[in-house]
Amino acid sequence: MRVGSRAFFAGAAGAVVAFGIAELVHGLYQLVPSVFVALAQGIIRLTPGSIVTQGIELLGTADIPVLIACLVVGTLVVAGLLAYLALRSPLLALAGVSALAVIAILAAFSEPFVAPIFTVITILAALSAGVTVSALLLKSSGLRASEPAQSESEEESEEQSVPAMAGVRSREAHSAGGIAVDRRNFLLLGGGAAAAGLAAVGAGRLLAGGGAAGEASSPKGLDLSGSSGGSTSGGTTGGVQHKTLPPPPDAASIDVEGMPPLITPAKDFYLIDTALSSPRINADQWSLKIKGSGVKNPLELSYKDLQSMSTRESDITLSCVSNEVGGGLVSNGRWTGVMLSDVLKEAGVDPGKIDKSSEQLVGRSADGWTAGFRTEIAFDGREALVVFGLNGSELPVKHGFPVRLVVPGLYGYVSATKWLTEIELANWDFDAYWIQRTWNKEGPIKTQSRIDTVKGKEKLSAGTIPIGGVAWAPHRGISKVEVSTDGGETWNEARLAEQLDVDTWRHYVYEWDARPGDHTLQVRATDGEGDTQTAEKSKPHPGGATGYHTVNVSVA
Ligand SMILES: Nc1nc2c(c(=O)[nH]1)N[C@H]1C(S)=C(S)[C@@H](COP(=O)(O)O)O[C@H]1N2
Ligand SMILES: [Mo]
Repeated sequence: MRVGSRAFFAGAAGAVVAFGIAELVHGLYQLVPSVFVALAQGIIRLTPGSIVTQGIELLGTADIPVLIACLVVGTLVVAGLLAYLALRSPLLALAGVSALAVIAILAAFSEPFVAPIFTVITILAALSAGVTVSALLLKSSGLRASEPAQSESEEESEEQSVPAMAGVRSREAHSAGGIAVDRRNFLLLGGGAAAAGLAAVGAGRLLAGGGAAGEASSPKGLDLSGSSGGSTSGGTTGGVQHKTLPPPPDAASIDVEGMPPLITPAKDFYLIDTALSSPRINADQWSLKIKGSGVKNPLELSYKDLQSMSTRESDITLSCVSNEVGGGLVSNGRWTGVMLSDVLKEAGVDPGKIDKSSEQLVGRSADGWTAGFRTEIAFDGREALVVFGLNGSELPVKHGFPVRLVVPGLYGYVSATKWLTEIELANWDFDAYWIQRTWNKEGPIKTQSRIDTVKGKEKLSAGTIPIGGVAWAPHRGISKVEVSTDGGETWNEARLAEQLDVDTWRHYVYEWDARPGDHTLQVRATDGEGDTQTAEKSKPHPGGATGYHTVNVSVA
């Protein structure tokens, strides 16, 4: 094994040990952030918006695993190079490690909910352990270069590869302090250290619930009986009501193989955010601040305060602006929450007095993410909600526990702040997270439709084939869906299920009498205002994809 690779391996093993310790502490004590997640998060934050945007367009939701992979490889390489550097200049290498410590601490402190002293101690201890392991490995292979006897010229000569390596090798052989071990033992020692580090990383991740184990804990059911008022469905004791919805009528669903359920189960609800690991918030410690221009009575509501206001259930379809035509980044939830307008009125906001200075409602999350939309939307009658429940249970952690916003008719990136901690009324000049990254300032959901019951390239047999799926234009509703089986030359009106709500998607089906041959299926929807979705194709960036969902099939 060459000297260079031994040193490199020693450094990388040390890095794994350091990460292992840091992740393990994070798993045991959440207020010490995962340095790893913090670093990745920091990279996302510091990357210019256009690149982040491109990353999302190019890689879709794979951008996060790709980022993590790059970070792992990058860190191992840096650690390996530092160990190699240590052979020549231990001082410089130490300076490098100190720089890593500073970067790690800065990254950790930009995470929400940090216990500062414990975090600094953890990072320093993890790095010291990593350095110690690397140094021991270097020493065990007789490579430690800190022998004072070494002359300048000798050190310089190492830079020319072949003869220099011979020089190092001779030192290796005659090493005084080193417990020179052979290649096999070196690999055993280093591999052992790396394996221990990896095990610690795994244990930490599991404890922190960042892995699959985190999803196993299902959200608790909602119980509003403890909150004042306590009545359901129309009771008005103390002016507080908790309105719930009856189960959706059967007529609102069309039961055909492949049709998505009318209300998306929480576990299948699409997931998009910039958080590498969801903020874990203790609902008892959480609060929501309402502040800013035109807020006469700035508030700080606790979870209990919020649930003791009048609550309601609403069926609302949420969609992501980066959904491709025919894509899956759209779901329909039954949300429980408080009308955003009620919360604003409680904070002394007068809907008649919204002016330039309070034109934009900005939601801010525990992890610093922001989204903003026109304040008037909160008062225009739609059921814009401060949400704490999904499908009758608490919000799942990944979907914003304990509280998020959901606004019918707006894409998530301008409205649906998860892990909500602050609502601020501001002027229109403030640009929220994705606006800074070149997406449109206003994000109304475009009318769209999708074929769900027939998949592309499917071999079908002639006869009656139901072509069905969902169409959505939240807050405008769907008035018509048409299906074409000849690539858009002729259109057939589909049968519509009952509209559950103007804010939700609508099931449709067209019973197609399929003849043998190749066919191009398409679907298009018309919203409640009579506008049909455009055939013109556009990418998701910057305002949402357009065009008709198209599926090619061959019938035998
Ligand atoms: N805090 C926070 N909230 C967020 C986001 C985010 O990155 N961070 N992403 C938004 C986007 S782009 C969408 S489409 C929706 C997705 O919500 P879901 O993951 O519950 O489906 O959340 C929105 N809320
Ligand atoms: Mo989104």
